[in-house]
Amino acid sequence: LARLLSAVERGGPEAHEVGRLTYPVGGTAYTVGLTGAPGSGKSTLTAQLIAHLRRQGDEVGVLAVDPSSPFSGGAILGDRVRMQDHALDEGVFIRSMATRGHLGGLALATPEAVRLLDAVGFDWVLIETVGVGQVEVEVAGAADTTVVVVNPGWGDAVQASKAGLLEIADVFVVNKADRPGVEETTRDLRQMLELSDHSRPWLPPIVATVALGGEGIAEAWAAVLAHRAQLEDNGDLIARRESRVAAELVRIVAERLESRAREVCRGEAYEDLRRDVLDRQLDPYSAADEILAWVGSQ
Ligand SMILES: Nc1nc2c(ncn2[C@@H]2O[C@H](COP(=O)(O)OP(=O)(O)O)[C@@H](O)[C@H]2O)c(=O)[nH]1
Ligand SMILES: [Mg+2]
Repeated sequence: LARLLSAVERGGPEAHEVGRLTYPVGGTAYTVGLTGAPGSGKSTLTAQLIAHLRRQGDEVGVLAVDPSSPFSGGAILGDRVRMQDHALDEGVFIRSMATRGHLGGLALATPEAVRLLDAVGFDWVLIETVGVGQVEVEVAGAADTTVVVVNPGWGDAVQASKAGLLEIADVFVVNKADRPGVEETTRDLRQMLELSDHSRPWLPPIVATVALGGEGIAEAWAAVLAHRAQLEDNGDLIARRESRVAAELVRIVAERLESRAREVCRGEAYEDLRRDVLDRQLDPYSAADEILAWVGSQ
């Protein structure tokens, strides 16, 4: 499994072969994304959720997608230390996804890695991501249920909102509830949710946890299960998964066309064209016409 995941990370023909084999046999695992600012307690919470699920006898795969890891070795080490309780458990598989300096690549590699864990039979796939930046938020939102982790304290809810996390949240966890400000943060979140979108079929519940001490874990998981039940009952789970795959297909086609175009013109003409667009010498649509013409001419 570790080797196959490495192949998926590398991309290319081997990854495509893995994808070809896993795609038809998947679809049974339920994916839960955990996102939020660095240090909010996502890894600690993930470790607690693993323990919770293992007590029920469920098997769980975990992907830790943390683009900040290459810059702070401590983050990776921290995750390992916290999650090592489960290192010898056959019912748990934990993997840190590498970005190889190409953040956009994560958007393609992550769903493929999820399908691999799904295909080998995990009941649950947990995906820990850092919710900062557009691609990260996109990756974080690509789960059946997305849990947004915030901390008590002035402005944390506002930060989450600015980062675009309000839109993708199905469940809010106010972690570090051993600190003051839980009520204020909960109230801020509720207010922002009420202001944001009245057409939501699901109002995200807000659960307080102390991940470090294991408090509120059962409640947080119950909120995930409630969201899942709602998605399954109204048909939204199928709709969500379909629109995710449709978006993935578009991304794959775009990525392939782009890399094909770069191949055909060996990078230079492509860069010139890009420069022209950046300098406002050429509009993006005309540039795209030229690029697609290169691909078509081969
Ligand atoms: N006080 C307190 N600290 C916590 C809690 N949960 C996690 N932490 C600490 O917060 C720090 C960051 O946690 P971590 O799980 O690595 O956060 P991540 O970056 O979001 O994955 C660590 O030092 C944890 O021990 C909590 O509920 N209360
Ligand atoms: Mg972490």
